[in-house]
Amino acid sequence: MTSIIKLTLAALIVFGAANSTFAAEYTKGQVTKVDTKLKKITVKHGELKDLGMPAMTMVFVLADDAMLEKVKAGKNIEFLAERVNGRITVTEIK
Ligand SMILES: [Cu+2]
Repeated sequence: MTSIIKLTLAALIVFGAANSTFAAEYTKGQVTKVDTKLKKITVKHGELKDLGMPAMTMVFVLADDAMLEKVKAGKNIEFLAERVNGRITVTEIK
């Protein structure tokens, strides 16, 4: 019984790891500024392959207000960005 649970957990962990590796490529960046009012952050980011963007410092819109709690000026993050309604938006933060 317990070995079945262990196997299931192991399978879930492997699947989860594979899933995050292949489904999305996180980009590393450093938050340089947080605008809590406009829900925007400035990030010095690495190359964003999906958006065809080289490394630079720029402003991103946050997809979710809860992300404001994950960011702070000076903090290093790994994130996903997408173009949403024409605005480059952070859709996930690790
Ligand atoms: Cu950029």
